[in-house]
Amino acid sequence: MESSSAICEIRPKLNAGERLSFDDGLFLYDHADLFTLGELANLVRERKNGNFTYYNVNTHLNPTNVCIYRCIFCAFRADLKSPKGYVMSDEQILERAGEAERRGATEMHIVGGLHHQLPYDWYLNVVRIIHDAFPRLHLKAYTAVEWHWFSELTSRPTRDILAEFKDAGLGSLPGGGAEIFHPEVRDKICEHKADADAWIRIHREAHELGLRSNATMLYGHIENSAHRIDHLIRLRELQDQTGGFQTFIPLAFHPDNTKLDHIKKASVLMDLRTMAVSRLMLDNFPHIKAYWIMLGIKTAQLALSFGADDIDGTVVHEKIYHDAGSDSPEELTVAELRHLIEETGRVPVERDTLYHEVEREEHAWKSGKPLSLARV
Ligand code: V47
Ligand code: SF4
Repeated sequence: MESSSAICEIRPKLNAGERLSFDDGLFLYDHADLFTLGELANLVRERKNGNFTYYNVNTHLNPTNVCIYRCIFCAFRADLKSPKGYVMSDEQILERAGEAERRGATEMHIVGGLHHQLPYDWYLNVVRIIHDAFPRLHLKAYTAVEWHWFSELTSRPTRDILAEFKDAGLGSLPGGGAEIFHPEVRDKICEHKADADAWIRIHREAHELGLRSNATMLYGHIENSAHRIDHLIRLRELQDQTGGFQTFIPLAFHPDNTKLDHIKKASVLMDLRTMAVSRLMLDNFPHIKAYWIMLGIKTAQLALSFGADDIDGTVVHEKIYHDAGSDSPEELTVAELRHLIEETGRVPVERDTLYHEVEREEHAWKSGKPLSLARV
């Protein structure tokens, strides 16, 4: 598809705070030179978030990797009878949450597979037991694909299910499961799971219930730039209606151990281009995240000058990207996160999941001891 835009038309629009069109987005992806793209994205990034770069102290929990679906980009899932498959016990889950609390974490990021046999109550119980034992941990749990599955399991509307989980301690929704919305791609990479309309509807319902959420886009596989711009515009339209999204996270496809292992991982140039175009198209998203686990530390640092203002958190126990070949560490200490942000000339700010600034005892992260409880 040929674009009818040009940089001499796009720059004045951005200077005036005007919205970019589909054609503008396509031009930026396919023709703009990288440094101009970076300059423009940085302008918007600094207009929205100044020189700050946000991080949090978090941990990941994947309660099961057994999954009924077979998305062809996924190296994390396991078959029901596979030796790789696992289901965590309540004790293991609570041990992880206790470890997170002792490390001073403010957030648990919980996503997993859709197990062939586990009932709805098992997933609800994960949130309930953690929240009851550790009410200070914010639980950012389950993707729209999982909420859609819970609805299939129970024949209940997703809105009621979200409300029940909110009562049990759910704090917000992560952005996963979005992949690429366009059916030309979605039908090939994950045809059975929740479609684009379901993903959008579930996030709308969450926002209407007062739950904030994130959004993602999986790039660097079989999609093209028109599919990516279409994806970003669908997210922008929902955000216009609800204002419930906090952060957009572009996710680069990692091919190892997947059915698409013949595809080469996206280049650093593509990572930076995607970050910048996302920042420019999503004019109503407050934050863009350079997820260091997915990008690697060096590219994540560069991304802070290409539109990103958030770097995710300490993480710990990451499986989805490590199963698919990521060579990032699984954990960074707060001192390391702050250092990598400061090296880029930005000011690190610890945030909680809802972007409130977190205060710690002064320089607590330098001591190397576990962080004390946070004051938000
Ligand atoms: O939905 C799976 C992606 C997502 C691969 O909300 C892959 O703060 C690349 O959504 N290569 C889950 N990507 C992770 C996710 C996320 C991560 C960090 C922060 C937040 C947040 C959300 O991971 C899945 C899928 O799009 N994924 N396999 C792969 N081989
Ligand atoms: Fe299952 Fe999620 Fe992997 Fe798809 S991406 S196979 S739904 S775990």
